[in-house]
Amino acid sequence: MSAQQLPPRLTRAIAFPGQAAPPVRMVHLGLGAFHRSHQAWYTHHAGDAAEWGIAAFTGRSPGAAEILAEQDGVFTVVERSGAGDSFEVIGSVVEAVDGADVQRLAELVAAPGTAVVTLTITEAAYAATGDGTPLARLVTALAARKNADAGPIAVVSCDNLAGNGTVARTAVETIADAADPALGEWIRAKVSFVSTSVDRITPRTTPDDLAEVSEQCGYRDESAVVAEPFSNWILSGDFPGGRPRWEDAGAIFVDDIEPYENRKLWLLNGAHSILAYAGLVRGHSTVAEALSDDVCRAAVEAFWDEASRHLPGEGLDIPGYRQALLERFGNSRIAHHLTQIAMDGTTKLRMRALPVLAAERAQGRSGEGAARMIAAWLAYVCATDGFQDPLADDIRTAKTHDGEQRTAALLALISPGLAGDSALLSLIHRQQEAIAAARTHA
Ligand code: CS2
Repeated sequence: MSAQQLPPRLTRAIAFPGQAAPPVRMVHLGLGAFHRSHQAWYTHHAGDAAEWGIAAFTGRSPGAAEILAEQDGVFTVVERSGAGDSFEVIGSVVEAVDGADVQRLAELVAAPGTAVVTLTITEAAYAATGDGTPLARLVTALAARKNADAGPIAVVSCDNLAGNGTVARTAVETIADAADPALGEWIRAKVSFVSTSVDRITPRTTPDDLAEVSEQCGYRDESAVVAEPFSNWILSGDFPGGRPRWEDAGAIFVDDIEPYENRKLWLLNGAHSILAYAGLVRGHSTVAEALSDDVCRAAVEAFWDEASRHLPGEGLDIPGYRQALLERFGNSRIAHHLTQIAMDGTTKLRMRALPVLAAERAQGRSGEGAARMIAAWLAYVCATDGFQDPLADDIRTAKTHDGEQRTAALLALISPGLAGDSALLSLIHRQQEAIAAARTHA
């Protein structure tokens, strides 16, 4: 195709002719594919969407802001089911900004009309320290809101952490207290921290996906995102400055979020981690491929049996949820790469494996299903140097040991208590050897 024949770039005027962009009333930190397929999608589908525009700041992908800004914030969600693709332009993002632009962040958070700040900053970012971290930037912006006397605001964590609102609160208050105790006080009085469980499988967009959008939609969209048809958002907490009517798009508001969080974090994310580490070691590249390997599938089911014992029997329909997960993971039209899930293992395993392991052992069982998730991670980091992790340097150091000593050093990075339990250490060591052996035969 020659340059003249290229379809036009997607813009707001093309997607929503004659419609004004909604005013900014939400700020998001962590503009990536998941924000676009999830919170932006829900906000676009709220009954009062015309009143709620999002200013989204980048995190790990700084280039994303410029690309989206060229399209006035609008982008396509490609909903990919087993049967085919459907396309929808989402208009809720009205400003896309480089995350390093703390001045703009402070201006927007200090504006009285801004009522909600959502976060997808990755699990690891809640423990990160230093000036340039997303939460340090948020604290700077909240200080501007305090100075402007712009009133209360809600901070809504959308990362896969248990009690993510509380984790966000503790981290934000700690940073604020250290900077200025009066700011800490103001945050305690005015900022509500909302906990949420978020769910929508969103693989990384590929050049082929972008080419498909151009062909099918008649415009070029460099910010298109691919997602499964399923989506879920459960929220718990107060919105003192108001919020979009996300319930119109299917979001659910509950008083007690813990059972929902655990169901999602253990059954979905836990299974993902098993498939990622065991699957990569066994030579697979996507979730669907790993699930079709009986060894990986059996490891997932064994972990699910353990986890299910610690989820309430009432109201959560665990058998139905498990069945739905098998179908979602089995959607081979979604190429969800295991390497994407494998990153930040030390942080993720604390959320996905440890609670189930502890609950099983407290009841006198070995917790071998949960232990195997950790063993698979060990086998993976020992088999490659290409892992990404906030503790990557410590992992490299731990890998200089051999045998059970190496296992102990790696386990200590997830939780010091793990390596101190000799029965557990030898169980995980043996499981890791079995997974690693399968690799040489795969
Ligand atoms: C995945 C999640 O990358 C990962 O660790 O387990 O991103 C998962 O795809 C989402 O939580 C699904 O909602």
